[in-house]
Amino acid sequence: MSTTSPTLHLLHTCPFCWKIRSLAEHLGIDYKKKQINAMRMKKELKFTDGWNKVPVWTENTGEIIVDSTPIMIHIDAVYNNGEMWATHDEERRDKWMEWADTKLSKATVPILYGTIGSALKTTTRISKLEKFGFFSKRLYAWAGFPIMWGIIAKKRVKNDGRKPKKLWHDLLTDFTNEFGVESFFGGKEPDIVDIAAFGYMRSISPFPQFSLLEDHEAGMKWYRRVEQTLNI
Ligand SMILES: N[C@@H](CCC(=O)N[C@@H](CS)C(=O)NCC(=O)O)C(=O)O
Repeated sequence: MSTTSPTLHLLHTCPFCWKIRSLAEHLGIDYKKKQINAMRMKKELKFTDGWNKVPVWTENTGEIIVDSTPIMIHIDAVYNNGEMWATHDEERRDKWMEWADTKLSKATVPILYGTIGSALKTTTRISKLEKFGFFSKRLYAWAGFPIMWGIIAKKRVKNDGRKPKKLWHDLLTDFTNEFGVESFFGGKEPDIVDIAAFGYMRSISPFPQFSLLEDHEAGMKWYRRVEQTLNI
């Protein structure tokens, strides 16, 4: 890999980071992945001047871009002449990009942590995938899952009223209905909305709960079509 490639600071299990990874892989960009330690985020992301969240994209010029959707727009502009963000219907694009960033992003926590069984599976998997120190790994495995399950996920599942699987299936139905007979939201080729939605769904793929999404036929067919466009 060239020393001048851009760098993505990420957490392996962060849904927002999967949006960026998916776009970079779709465009075939040569970039460096820097997995950070989840227990030392503030320290490792000090260079972001208080943003302290992942993903962070650093250009080979030293320019730092934060926040996943602005990062995607930036990458498309710099490496792809803005072709994936360009559209004849900006209102539709903006509406569905926001839909992905609000609805799909919020659906990731319930499916991963919505029941005590799934929360335990997720936490065990995360402690294997993420970079932790020896003690923080154990601390996370024991303390992380009751916090996620007890506070965040339970509240979200209750507020929504649907089981996490049903929520995902409804969202995939809404999304795939929007483009009907076309292969992608973007038409014959995926656009940024496809890649953003795909990235959120892909963030579930390292976990056993992904099987709950696999029986949504139209959603899975679309997912596999996008996956085939990646250079991995
Ligand atoms: N709007 C941001 C959200 C990023 C975000 O919340 N990332 C999480 C990891 S999944 C994070 O870094 N959280 C640390 C914090 O909020 O302190 C984006 O789309 O990039």
